[in-house]
Amino acid sequence: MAKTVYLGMIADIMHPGLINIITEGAKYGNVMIGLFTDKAIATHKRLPYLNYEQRKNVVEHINGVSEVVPQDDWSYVPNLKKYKPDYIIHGDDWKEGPDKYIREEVFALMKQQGGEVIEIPYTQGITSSGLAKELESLGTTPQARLKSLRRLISAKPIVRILESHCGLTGLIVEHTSIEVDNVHKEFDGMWSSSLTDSTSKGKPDIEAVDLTTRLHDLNDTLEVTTKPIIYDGDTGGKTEHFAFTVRTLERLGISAVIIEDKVGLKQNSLFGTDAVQTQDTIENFCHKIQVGKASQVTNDFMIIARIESLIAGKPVDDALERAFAYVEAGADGVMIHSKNKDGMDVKEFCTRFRMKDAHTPIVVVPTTYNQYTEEELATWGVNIVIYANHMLRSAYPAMVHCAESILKHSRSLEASNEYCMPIKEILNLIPGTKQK
Ligand code: SPV
Ligand code: MG
Repeated sequence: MAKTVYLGMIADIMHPGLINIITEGAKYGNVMIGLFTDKAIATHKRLPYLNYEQRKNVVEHINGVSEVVPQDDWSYVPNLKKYKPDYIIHGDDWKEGPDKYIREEVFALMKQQGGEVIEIPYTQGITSSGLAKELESLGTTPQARLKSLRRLISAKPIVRILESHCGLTGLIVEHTSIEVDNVHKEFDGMWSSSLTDSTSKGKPDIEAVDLTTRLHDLNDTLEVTTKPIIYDGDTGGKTEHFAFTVRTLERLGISAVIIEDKVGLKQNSLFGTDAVQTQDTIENFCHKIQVGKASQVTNDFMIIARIESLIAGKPVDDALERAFAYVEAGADGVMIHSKNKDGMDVKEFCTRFRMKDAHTPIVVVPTTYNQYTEEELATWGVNIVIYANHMLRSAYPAMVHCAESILKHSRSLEASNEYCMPIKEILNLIPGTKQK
């Protein structure tokens, strides 16, 4: 009987190195490709450009491939146990770096199952990650960016979003990453916040900065990033106007708009009941959602209904009644907001919402109840966490300290040493600053 050779791959970008490994594998038997799913990839890397079905379609047509099966975990162990291949083949590049432990567990399991690990020299000069970097420099399209939020929601336990209000903060969200316990961590996308968009213009967060102005500035972020963007649509304005807003956002490749069920002069939610917070009727707000949903062109754009009951001092019951009505009206997700510090009202909302609705995405903005980790919020049933204002809130005090230091010392020496990045760093921060 023919032997089975297992080969795990993402296969977003095909290149000669991968063809080489398939050809080598085929010398030992029938090559079974363990094709990584979005879920397997999402906790370790950026989602691939192509979705699973598209990648499968490419891989199953490659000479030497006998079968394609999904690999739903970053670790090979579950699939090796399931398919018990005679061989597993892998490039020898996993001997070093974060995937070392993956290699160790593969060796141990294959030995136990009586199989063999074949390592072949990785094709020099070509790696998928190298090509992915090239691809990144090509950017994205509005369509691909728009779709990516829904993909992330279904692939990740929780989607991590950070506020951005300019091109520079966009670059921070796009590129900041760290390794923790062999796991690569980065932000999944950006929040275009009405609070920080207004504040960075020196204006109050009362819908005084209009859509056209906000989108003009958001274009700076769109130009230098590829990750999905969630737009803070405030109240959505007049229902008739909201229909146009949806189309405009969709055309730009924004993935979702969140609108809140308030009426009258909008006040920032974090004032809570210190400001007059008037909620819309359920009926009116449902109508606004329906009009928005009817005006979108793709199936991918999301309209998320933000419930302000807890901000307005009403009970969780009121928030739940509204949430179910908004979902019924077509909302693609709900955002529950609160300014309580213990987060218990949000937790109760999420838990009770999930008892009746297992799937509709829940969004939270834990600005005041920031003691909970993403892992904890995920256990409540939360799908998206938004860090809604942290880029601006961290930059402002740093700038004020710098300004005060210049005043105090009548020169910039102390400020430069204490509060400023070196000139060399700022010059090299943005590629292309120096002409070659
Ligand atoms: C924003 O960031 O503008 C928000 C969230 O709407 S909050 O400021 O908490 O209301
Ligand atoms: Mg806002």
